Amino acid sequence: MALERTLVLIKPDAMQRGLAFEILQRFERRGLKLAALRLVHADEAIAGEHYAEHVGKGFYDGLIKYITACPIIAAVFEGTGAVAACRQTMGATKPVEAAPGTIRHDFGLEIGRNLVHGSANTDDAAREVEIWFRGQPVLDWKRDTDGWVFE
Ligand code: DAT
Ligand code: MG
Repeated sequence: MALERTLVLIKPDAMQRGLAFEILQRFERRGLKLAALRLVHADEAIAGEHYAEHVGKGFYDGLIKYITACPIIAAVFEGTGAVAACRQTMGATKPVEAAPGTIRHDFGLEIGRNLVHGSANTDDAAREVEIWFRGQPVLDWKRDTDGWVFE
């Protein structure tokens, strides 16, 4: 399986509710390797770039207000099939449709307070890592346990 990188955001509701590290831990515990981590208070420019695909939709203004409300954590996780694995661990966009055991199910109720972002595909992942880690290092490091997680 291909080694991939994906962009994760710990959204403002998770930050405010003290769930940031509990959520990060779910990705870490799964075996995904942290390649970059950053605390950032997004402005409208970076939020708009990140959510460009949703411009013009009814929920767009609320989405930008939400994601820029307070500092959030941006992370890059690496692993085999990391993009789909992160999405699976997050659960469906609507928390009430997310499977039990997923982050959005276990901590959320509403679509506009769904705690976490994960890139939808590898093209989006590359685009989003560039947005959130522009000019900042994304590390390529050998973890001693890699061979026990990746075949
Ligand atoms: P995801 O975050 O699962 O990739 P998305 O890319 O379709 O979902 O939408 C980005 C975010 O926008 C999503 O996490 C919550 C919000 N959103 C999407 N659809 C919405 C809707 N119909 N009403 C309110 N918020 C919505
Ligand atoms: Mg999306």
